[in-house]
Amino acid sequence: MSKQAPVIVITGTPGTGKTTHAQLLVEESPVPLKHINVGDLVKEKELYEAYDEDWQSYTVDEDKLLDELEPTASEGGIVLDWHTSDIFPERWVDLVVVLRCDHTRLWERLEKRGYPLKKIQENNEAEIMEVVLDEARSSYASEIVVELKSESTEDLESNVARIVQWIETWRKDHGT
Ligand code: DAT
Repeated sequence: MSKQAPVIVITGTPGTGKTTHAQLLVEESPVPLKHINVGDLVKEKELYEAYDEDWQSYTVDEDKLLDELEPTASEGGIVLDWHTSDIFPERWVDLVVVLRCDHTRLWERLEKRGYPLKKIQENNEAEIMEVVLDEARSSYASEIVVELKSESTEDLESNVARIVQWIETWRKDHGT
């Protein structure tokens, strides 16, 4: 059976606004979409190999994660919210949104979140170096990768409106 709704990846450095965007998108989407916060799923279903105390993060078991996601991904109608995108097979994915944020603003968001200094520094540097964007660009066709600024509420609203527009086009192209 062909997909009734697309698979959208929302990626970006932690703190750029993935979850905020995914939540609003689910509310405003013209087709039913389910928000999957991949980090939460990893914890919930124990899809990790180890926990790194130093970095306060999990080493994900990628095979287990892909097995867990495969049935929902082939059905479509999901928003995958994660800070990395290269693990998802190209055949799953219809659109990759990469959120970007000015690094001083990002620093403040991560400080508010209570991240340890080392983790704030690492993420801040990754944002400056465009690590997540490079990864998305090298993993997917350039036509499906969109870089969007996420610094204000206006950005959030216009980004979501743009994705909703994209979904409308996807529907027409797929006759759903
Ligand atoms: P992520 O899921 O990428 O880690 P988040 O959605 O949890 O990020 O957002 C982190 C914080 O930043 C949260 O307090 C909401 C705020 N934020 C994110 N995007 C924003 C935007 N475009 N405008 C204003 N605040 C934003």
